[in-house]
Amino acid sequence: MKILVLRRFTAGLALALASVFLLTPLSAKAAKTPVIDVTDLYHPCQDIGDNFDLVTAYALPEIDLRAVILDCTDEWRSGSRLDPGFIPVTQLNYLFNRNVPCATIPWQRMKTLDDTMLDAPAFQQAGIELILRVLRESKEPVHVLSFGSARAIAVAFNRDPALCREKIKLIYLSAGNSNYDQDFEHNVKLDRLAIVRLLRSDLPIAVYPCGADNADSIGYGVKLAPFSYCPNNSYWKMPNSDFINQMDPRLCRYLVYAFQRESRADFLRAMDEKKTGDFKGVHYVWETGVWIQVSGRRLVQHADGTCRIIPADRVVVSDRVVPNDLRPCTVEARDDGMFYWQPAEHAATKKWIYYRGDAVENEKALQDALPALYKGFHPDARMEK
Ligand SMILES: [Ca+2]
Repeated sequence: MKILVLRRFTAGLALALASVFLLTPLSAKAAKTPVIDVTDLYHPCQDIGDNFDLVTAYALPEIDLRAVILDCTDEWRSGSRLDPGFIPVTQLNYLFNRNVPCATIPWQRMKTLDDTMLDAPAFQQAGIELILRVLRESKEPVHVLSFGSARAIAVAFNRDPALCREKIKLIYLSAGNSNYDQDFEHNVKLDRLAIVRLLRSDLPIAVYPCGADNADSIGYGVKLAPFSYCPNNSYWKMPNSDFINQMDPRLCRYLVYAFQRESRADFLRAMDEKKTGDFKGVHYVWETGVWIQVSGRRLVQHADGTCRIIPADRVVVSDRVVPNDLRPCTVEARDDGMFYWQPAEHAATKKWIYYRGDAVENEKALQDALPALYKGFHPDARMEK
């Protein structure tokens, strides 16, 4: 009996020790950053950058993508005959062998700062409910990324402020211009009240202005702040995206479908076919700084001059880290959605401003580093024919 007990104990100990060794890498893997991605992704595409950007959410190994919230505004849906991007999300779920939930949000703008939008159609409630469910079910606080209007997050906050305060780690708000009040930026115009609601709240927010503090550069033939450069805005330009043809053929196929605005009904079977495309047009990007930050990576220039986006623990002494920081600030939001930030002495304000230093250097580094990052992305597993 004693021997049996001892044997059981020994076996148990061996199992426990084996578990320690087995579980170490598994638990290291489990320490991914939980993320809700709110994106104004449409199908067919409205801004191809949104289809392009969502690949990062699925492919970065540091990210635990808990939900994709399809931010949709009716003037775009009806005016340009677009729908919320259920198809591209489903294609990425298929390619990455995942089932990340997605849902859309109310398509009309908020009517008041404290609007809970419970009068919107039930179908359009699902995105708000999904945010709240992910927050409720998460053991740890969640990072919430906003690449379109801020409506989804503002309405979720209006419905359950205590839950948002407890479970939102940080909101990455990609919107507005950096203290430039000559023009309203696109994401602000999508829902001005939502921006005001969030920026006047006590939620932790990192502001990534899309537009610069000037409008010196030309995009789409017009001089606009969101196509201009300063140390605090996130915009950069890829002269052409031909590297997509060198990406994993499955991801290349997904991007060909999006760039060419394909409309075939068998949109998953389409992902099984090899196809390259012409990506030589200029590509505008505002999202990369956010992803580098939320994944804990660094943008570096190696000793040989090449630039890469790499995990922080792989930075070596000879690497030069290109700034991609968050600095404490205070933010004041005007009633019309225009906002102004000022540097703060300490982080107690719960608001941060993106800082990239020399914007030209930042752009040059990203023009080398982002293609390299994307060429390294591979769907983990998928059904083969
Ligand atoms: Ca967007």
